[in-house]
Amino acid sequence: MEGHVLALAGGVGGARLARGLASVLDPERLTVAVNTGDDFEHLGLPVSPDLDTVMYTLAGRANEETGWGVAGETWSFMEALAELGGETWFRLGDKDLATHVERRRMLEVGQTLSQATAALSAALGIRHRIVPMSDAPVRTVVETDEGALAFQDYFVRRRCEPLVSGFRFDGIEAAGPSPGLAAALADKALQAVVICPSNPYVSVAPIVGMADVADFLDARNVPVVAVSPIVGGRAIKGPAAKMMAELGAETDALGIARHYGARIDGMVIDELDAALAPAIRGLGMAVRVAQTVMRSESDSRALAEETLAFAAELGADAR
Ligand code: FO1
Repeated sequence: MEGHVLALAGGVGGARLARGLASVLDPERLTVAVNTGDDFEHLGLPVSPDLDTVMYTLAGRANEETGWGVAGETWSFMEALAELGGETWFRLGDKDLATHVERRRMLEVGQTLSQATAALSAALGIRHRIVPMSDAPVRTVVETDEGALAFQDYFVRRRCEPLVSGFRFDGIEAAGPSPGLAAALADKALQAVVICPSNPYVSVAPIVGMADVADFLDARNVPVVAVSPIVGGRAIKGPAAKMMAELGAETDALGIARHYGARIDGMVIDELDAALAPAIRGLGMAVRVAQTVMRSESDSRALAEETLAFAAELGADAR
């Protein structure tokens, strides 16, 4: 594989595979396009959780326990805010706070989210390209038995308890791909799209739901490979399996394969789910069985190599 690889990523799982891809691909060969549907304005600050998780992970500074924020974080700001009766349901660590304050400064002087992300990534010593899916606002709204909830209200404040019936991505019709994502899609040297093991309903859907990206996938001439975020019937992190159950989908890799359908050429599933391979192949897509749970840098690297080899095989077949 000598061409360019586009990775579509959301939170933790996406960030870990992005880290693996960054460890095997030179900076000019990888673009990581990140979900911004979880973004929101909080305490007057622009918070971009998935962009920050990917940035911190590629910078080797991510808090691996929580799956968000910075390792070795301190909480003086939160403690002081609590004393003043401020909102502390969404926890902003002191180091993480600096990211939001600096991002806000750049956006306030008219820089785009892409420009702010490039500056923050560079400051963190990241050489690979991390781009927001769009520079226009897209906001995921979760439709539940308690009404429509903004994503962070559902995910953090309500701890994913409400029953999910659907999703809305406010602003998606007007949102075009960011310059970095558009460039990757138009790159003649593009030779694979990797959908990282992120929640397909809320982390991947906003990215592939943008018209230009959906059109690209429908007319694609490069292999698109998705790594299942569900292993052994459970999401490694987050509410994907619970959402699938509430939406009536099978809560396993086959359910994920059905969800992506014709938009992907191949799926990487975990060894635990090898028995599902024939049924997934029956949907008309190729399957690669590998270790998809990433507990270390070497796990991330190995899965990245496996996924790229799989995409190369599919690319060769397609020619
Ligand atoms: N998730 C939580 O469950 N509780 C929090 O207090 C929390 C704070 C937080 C702050 C910054 C940030 O970038 C992410 C944060 N998250 C928190 C995770 C966030 O809700 C998720 O990372 C994504 O939105 C889902 O992938």
